[in-house]
Amino acid sequence: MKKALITGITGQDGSYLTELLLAKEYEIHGMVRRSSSFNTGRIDHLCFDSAIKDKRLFLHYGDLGDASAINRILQKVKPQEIYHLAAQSHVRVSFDIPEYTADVTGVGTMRILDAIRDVGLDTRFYQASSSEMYGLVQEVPQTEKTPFYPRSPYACAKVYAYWATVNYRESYGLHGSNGILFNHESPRRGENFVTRKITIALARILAGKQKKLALGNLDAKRDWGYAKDYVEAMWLMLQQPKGDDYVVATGETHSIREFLDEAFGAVGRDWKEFVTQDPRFLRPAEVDLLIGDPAKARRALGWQPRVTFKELVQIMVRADLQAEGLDPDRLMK
Ligand code: NAP
Ligand code: F7E
Repeated sequence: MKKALITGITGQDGSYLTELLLAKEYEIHGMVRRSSSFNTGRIDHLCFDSAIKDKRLFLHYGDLGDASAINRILQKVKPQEIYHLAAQSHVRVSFDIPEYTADVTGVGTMRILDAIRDVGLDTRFYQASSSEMYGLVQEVPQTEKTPFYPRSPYACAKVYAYWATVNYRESYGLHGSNGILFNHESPRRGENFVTRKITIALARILAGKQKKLALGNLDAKRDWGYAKDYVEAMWLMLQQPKGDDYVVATGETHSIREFLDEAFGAVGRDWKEFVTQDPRFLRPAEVDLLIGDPAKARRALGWQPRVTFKELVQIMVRADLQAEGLDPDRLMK
């Protein structure tokens, strides 16, 4: 049985990756940070399954700011694969807490890489790199060779972590891979990212609990895929003979307006009646356009996205309607 360690196991991607690896018969160890309220909501269905928890799924307290705890976990678990997904992952928030973001999202990766070296682990390492690194894009579409131009403290921290991974690969022969993932969403997406904010608000509006939805820049364009598809690419990267860097994207881009069209259109509503613009949600520097070229991932990993943009919006709308106790089959066209 293969053993994997997942940092960020309680996040959107961590939860889907855990399901994927459990289905592949892995033993999974997850690093979880201490919180005053429960933060395991996305994996509770696995934690409450007695056939899984404490048999094939084990949780360990740790924090990316705490090198000694990270060292201890690696020493104890000795995983064959490490999926490093934990981060302060919100771009807008990173402008408010830049130093914390640099420490957790940037130096946190270095703490894990160096712990691998200290413990002398022969492990494979996945770094959750991001399309945000392309920022003010230097090329359209973006590939593995497109230069980075980060536009936020978050993106600067991810560029540091990207190069730290490349550096440990080149310096110490680490099997380390950067997945340069473009935006990926799901019903488990954090509630303050724009797609989920929209689908939750739509459901609440239909339930009569909310009247308006305040958003920021509606013109930005993103290459949005489905998180469940994207965690498969992470696993595939660590099954290759050598570490490498891969763009994971759909190759399509859509604006926030188009997402609103699809979401509200799915229930026959016009978003313009509900959406207001609020400068609080604007960023000091914006990333206007992202669109990835996933040709290398397709060629080398045999990976390709299954869920289309339209299907993704439908999946998210359906899930949030259900969460509000509404009947999607009656409401969706
Ligand atoms: P997410 O839902 O925000 O999850 C982040 C995870 O990191 C959570 O488990 C969180 O724990 C944990 N975490 C945060 N700070 C920590 C700390 N100081 N110590 C230990 N754990 C900490 O993010 P996601 O969407 O799943 O994304 C996974 C990774 O991919 C992140 O690194 C993100 O930056 C990157 N990424 C995401 C996308 C995307 O579109 N989703 C695209 C490219 C790259 P809590 O649950 O306790 O908060
Ligand atoms: O913003 C605009 C906002 O916060 C998308 C993270 O997973 O993907 C994510 O970062 C766009 C931006 O995601 C609101 O200005 C408008 O242009 O959903 P988002 P993000 O910043 O692209 C990358 C790949 C990551 O790596 C990150 O970890 O939507 N926008 N109005 C808004 N965004 C938010 N959050 N809230 C609004 O009200």
